[in-house]
Amino acid sequence: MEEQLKSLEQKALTDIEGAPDSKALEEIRINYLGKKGGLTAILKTMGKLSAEERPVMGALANAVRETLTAAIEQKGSLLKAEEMQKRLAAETIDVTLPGMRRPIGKKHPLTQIIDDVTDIFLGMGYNVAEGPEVELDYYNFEALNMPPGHPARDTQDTFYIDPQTVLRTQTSSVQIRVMENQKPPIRIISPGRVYRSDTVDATHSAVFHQIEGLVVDKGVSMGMLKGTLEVIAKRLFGEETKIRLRPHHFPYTEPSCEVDISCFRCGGKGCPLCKYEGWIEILGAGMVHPAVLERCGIDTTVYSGFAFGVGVERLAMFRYEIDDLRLLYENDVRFLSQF
Ligand code: 2NL
Repeated sequence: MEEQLKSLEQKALTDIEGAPDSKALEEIRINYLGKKGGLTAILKTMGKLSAEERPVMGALANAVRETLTAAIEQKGSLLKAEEMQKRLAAETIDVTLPGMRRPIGKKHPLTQIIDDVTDIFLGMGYNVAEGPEVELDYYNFEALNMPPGHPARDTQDTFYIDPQTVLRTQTSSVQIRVMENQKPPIRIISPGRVYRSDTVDATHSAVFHQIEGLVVDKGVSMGMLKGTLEVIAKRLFGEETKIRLRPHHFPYTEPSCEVDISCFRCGGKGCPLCKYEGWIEILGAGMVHPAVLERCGIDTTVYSGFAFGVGVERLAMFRYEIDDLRLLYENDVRFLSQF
C-alpha cells in the first residue's frame, strides 16, 4: 500500500505540474482527491491491513492528501495569474482610436426665431410672459373688445373646448392676464403656440406660433411703437431695412396698423420674394384700445400703451426662404439641418 500511495503521489504531482489551465487542474483534483478518486480507492482497501499497519498507512495517506492539496493550490494561483494576464492582454482597449462622434442637434428654425426675437426684446428691458394655451373665452376675446357675436371670433376660426373655454387664437390673452396682475410700467413679450381652425396648406396651419409685445406706461406713443418695430426689423433682416406702417383695423387697438419691411432680397426694387411689391407685410400693431386698458383696471387718464403681434412661421418663411410652412412640422432632419 505504501508503494501504491507513493506512486499515486508521484503521478499526481507530475499531472499537477503539467496542468495547462484551471479547468484541467480541477479535473486532476477530482481524479485523485475526489470521492471517487484514486486516493479514496486506495483508502477503501485499508480494511485488509493489520491493526499495526493501519494507523501508519492512514498517516501516510493524510500526508499525501496534504502534499497534493498544497501543490494544487500553488499551481492554481499560478494558473489564475497567467489567465488574468492573458485576459488583460486580449481585452485591452486602444484609447487612441478615434471615438464615435455623437451627432449634435440644433434648434428648430421656429425656436431660433423665437429665441432671436426674445433676445432683442430682453436687451430693450422687456420680460417674457407665458400663459395657458387652453384659455377662457374672456381672456381670448371678451377682454380684447370682441364680445359674443363679434365677427372676429367666428366659431369657424376657433377650437372651442366648451362655451367658455377655447384654444387661444393669439397670445394677447397672456398680456391681458399680466395687465390684470401688474401695475405699469409693463414691458413684455409673449411668445407661444396658438390655434385656429384653419385648413392646412402651404401658408396656413391650425397650430402655429406668435410673438406679441405690449408696453404700458405714462406717455407711450405711436412714435415709440414705430421706433421699437424699426429696431426689430433691422436686427432681424439687416441694418438697411426700412419699415412702413399702413392703416388697418383691429378691435383691440386704436389706431391700428399693419407693418411692412422693405424687401431684404431686392432692397425694395421688386422681386419674386416680395411679389414685385418691394415690401413684405410682417406684423400687426397699434395703440392699445382704452377700453381694453380700463377693463384691466389701468387708468387711461394716466397710462397708454402699444401692442403688436407677429406670426413666427411667417417670419421663418421669409427669413429662411421656405415656400411651404408644412416643412416646418415634418421634423425631417435633412430639411431642418439646413438652418
Ligand atoms: C397680427 C396682429 C396684433 C396686438 C396684436 C394686443 C394685445 C393686447 C392689447 C392690444 Cl393685450 N393688442 N396685441 C395688437 C395689434 C396687432 O397682432 O396680425 N398678428 C399676427
